[in-house]
Amino acid sequence: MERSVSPVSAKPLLRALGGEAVWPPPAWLMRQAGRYLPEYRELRAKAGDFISLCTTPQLAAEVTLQPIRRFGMEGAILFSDILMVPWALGQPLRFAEGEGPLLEPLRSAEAIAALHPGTVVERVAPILETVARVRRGLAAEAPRTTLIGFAGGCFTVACYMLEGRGSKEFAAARGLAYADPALFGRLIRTLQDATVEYLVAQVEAGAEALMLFDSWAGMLSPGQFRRWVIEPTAAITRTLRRRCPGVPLIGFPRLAGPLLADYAGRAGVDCCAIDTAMDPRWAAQAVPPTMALQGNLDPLALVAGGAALEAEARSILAAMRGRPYVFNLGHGIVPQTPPENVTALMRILRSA
Ligand code: 1CP
Repeated sequence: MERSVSPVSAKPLLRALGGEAVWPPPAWLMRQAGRYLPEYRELRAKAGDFISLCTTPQLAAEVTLQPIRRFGMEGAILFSDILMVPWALGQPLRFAEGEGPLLEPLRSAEAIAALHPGTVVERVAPILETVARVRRGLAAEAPRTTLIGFAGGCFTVACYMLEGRGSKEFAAARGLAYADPALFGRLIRTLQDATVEYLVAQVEAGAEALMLFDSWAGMLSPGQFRRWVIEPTAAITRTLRRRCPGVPLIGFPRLAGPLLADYAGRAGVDCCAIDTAMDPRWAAQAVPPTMALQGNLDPLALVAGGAALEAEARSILAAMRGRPYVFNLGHGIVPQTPPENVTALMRILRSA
């Protein structure tokens, strides 16, 4: 009997996340929509502030599709931000020009208890509408491209909620985790529940794969990493498997180093994203050969372009050949990236 292959299962990114060694590998780039693209800067100027851009479905969908139109990546990541979950929980948020996000930091048990997990899905309605629009846009314009929904990892989001802004140390969060683990745990559990509801809603709206960005995971001691990164991620993946069976999840425990092996074994993700500092050959040994890896080109090699870019990309490809793998950067694209270098990278990948 002839087996029919549905168009969805034929998408290269979904096949790789499902454990197939697809070659040349599917690719997308973290922060692929953004300031390095003139069409983004133009639209961003029209939208006014960043939160308005994230909550205006027509504009956010357009921005999500811009890099796909220009470069044809196999993955399109929803244009939003990990801090939209604290915003949806009722914590005041703004994005100051040139400063990044500013939240009113949580300073007490009362402030943590006053967060509103029950209304998260209601508040993110415009973002869910963006998801639906992008999915329709991809069906019309780029049927081989997979729509990736996302959220921040609980630990990383808690860092911003307690500190109120970006930081090198995130001392408020890491300090509270030691000084009052019960209270820190309540915040993590609130985030866990809100994140599950948010991700399930993204899948219901049309997201085909999900990613959890735990950008600050690498700041933790091994014991704290297990407790505040692996355990909450495992709780989220257990619930997602039940509520969204078959939807693959990419985990990004940035700067995990050798703790990646533990994370791969216990967090329940389908794919581990690796950062620039990780040796891809080590990661390929540390993670089971059936589990997908994603990463990890240095965003600055993409800025440099030319022979340096080609050499870096080829050495990562050599380490990943023969296993399920998704090409990506090791961290977000930077604003000074020449768009033509992204074009050159896509050409290198397609000839891999
Ligand atoms: O003015 C602008 O254009 C704002 C810049 C910007 C953009 C384009 C911010 C502010 N967020 C985003 C979009 C974004 N953020 C996406 C979507 C699109 C894509 O990948 O194409 C995603 C997935 C994120 C995730 C995100 N936001 C992370 C995790 C990944 C990472 O880079 O580590 C983190 C830590 C944030 C917080 C954040 N939002 C924005 C900034 C400048 C920051 C970093 C703040 C800091 O710690 O200093």
